[in-house]
Amino acid sequence: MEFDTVIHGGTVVTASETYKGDIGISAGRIAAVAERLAGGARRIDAGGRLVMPGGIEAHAHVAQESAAGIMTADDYLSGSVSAAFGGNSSFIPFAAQHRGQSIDDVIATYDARAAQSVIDYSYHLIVSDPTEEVLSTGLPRAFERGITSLKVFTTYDLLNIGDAGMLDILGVARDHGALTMVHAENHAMVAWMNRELAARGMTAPKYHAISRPELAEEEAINRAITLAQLAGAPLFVVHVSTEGGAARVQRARAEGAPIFAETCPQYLALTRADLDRPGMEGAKYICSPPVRDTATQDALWRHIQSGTFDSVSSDHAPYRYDETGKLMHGPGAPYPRIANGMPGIAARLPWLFSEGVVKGRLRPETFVALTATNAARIFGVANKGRIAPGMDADIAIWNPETVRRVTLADQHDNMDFTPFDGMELTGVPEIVMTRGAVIVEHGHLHGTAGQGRFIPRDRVDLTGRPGAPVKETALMRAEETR
Ligand code: DUC
Ligand code: ZN
Ligand code: ZN
Repeated sequence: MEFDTVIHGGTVVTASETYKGDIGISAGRIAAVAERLAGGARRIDAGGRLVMPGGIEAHAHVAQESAAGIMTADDYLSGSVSAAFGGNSSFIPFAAQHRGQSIDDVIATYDARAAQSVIDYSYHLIVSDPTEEVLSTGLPRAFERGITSLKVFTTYDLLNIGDAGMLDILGVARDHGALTMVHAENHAMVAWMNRELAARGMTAPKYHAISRPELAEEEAINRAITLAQLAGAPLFVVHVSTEGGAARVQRARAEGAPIFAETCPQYLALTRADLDRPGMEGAKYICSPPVRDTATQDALWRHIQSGTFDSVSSDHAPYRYDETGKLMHGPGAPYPRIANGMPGIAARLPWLFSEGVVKGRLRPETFVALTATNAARIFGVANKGRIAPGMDADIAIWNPETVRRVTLADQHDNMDFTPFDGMELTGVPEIVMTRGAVIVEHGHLHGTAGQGRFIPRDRVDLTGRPGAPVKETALMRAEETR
């Protein structure tokens, strides 16, 4: 068989094993994996390198206006370029509905924005206005198009859909085989803390950390999981930042419920001390839920190691440290008026590889599972996230020994800071491919705008974790079918 490309001499790492082998690529797909492969119009020497599935970034905000109207600094070109330099071959940013907007309109808006992507992409919807039309027509049509996941919020004035709205959405998603994601923080608890802090004049960035207590996340994760169990629906809990929240996820999974979850590097790398940097510097570290403390970091690592989390995502939410982003409401804005979120799409994989694999906290196979394979399975990306014949040739070739310090320039995004600045990391994705095309090679971009394609995704597959109906809904259904 003749191949377009052969990657030879490398160590292939999948979610289940590590072995020496060659990979033959034809027409954008992996055509063969074998001990030794001859031929190839192009032969890439991967000696001393790890050959892994390209990352799938399943949580990023790109070309997205916040509910308050602040546009992210990255569009689909800079966002996808940054993702690629960070070892990703595809991503799934959010397509956000603003109140009053139809789902068709949301998707048309993001289709136009995503047309410049260098890597393959899909979207998770954000639903803030679950009207009858949205529930009965808009969402089913989106699911039909292969946009099979959506995120809801339990907090923020303009996003919080309340328990009733969440149950409605969970029910529709369940009926259509879609997956509901949740940002879980108790809205009233946060609002109350904001008022208590304001009354004391405590409005500097460092107070953001205590304005969103661990209890607020724990309560909302518990509630979201409970609502999902009543609705008989699967749920994906995003950006878990607390030990208590992770423990609630762990318990639900031990009970067999189809509950999935992620955490993010910032909750493992940063603490509330970062929010207390001099002047307004702390604004750079404002994200929600907030970064916590070193005890929480240790607990989150244990949960990663014991299988509570399916993935580690960046939650890339790029707001610059200037008047277009963080400081839109002035150089001394109180913390509730500072844009929520930090960049990290290029740093996610190098940070996790270095702190996880290199430091012995993670097996390389677990790294692959957490950064590509699990996201593909959970979010219905059929042809990506694995190295096997027939899969898209979405591959990242890593030098596991290169040591470098994180710089802003290395992020290749539109930001003016990186929260990971100066950290010393070991391991670099040297070559990144999307469907067999080399898009990044030794620090140079070869990918072009518009090269990425929309990924129509499958419905959620609950094989192996079907869950069980709660007593009362089981009785209701039994009565109904009698
Ligand atoms: N939630 C996110 O997922 N990202 C940025 C801000 C937020 O509240
Ligand atoms: Zn969120
Ligand atoms: Zn996010």
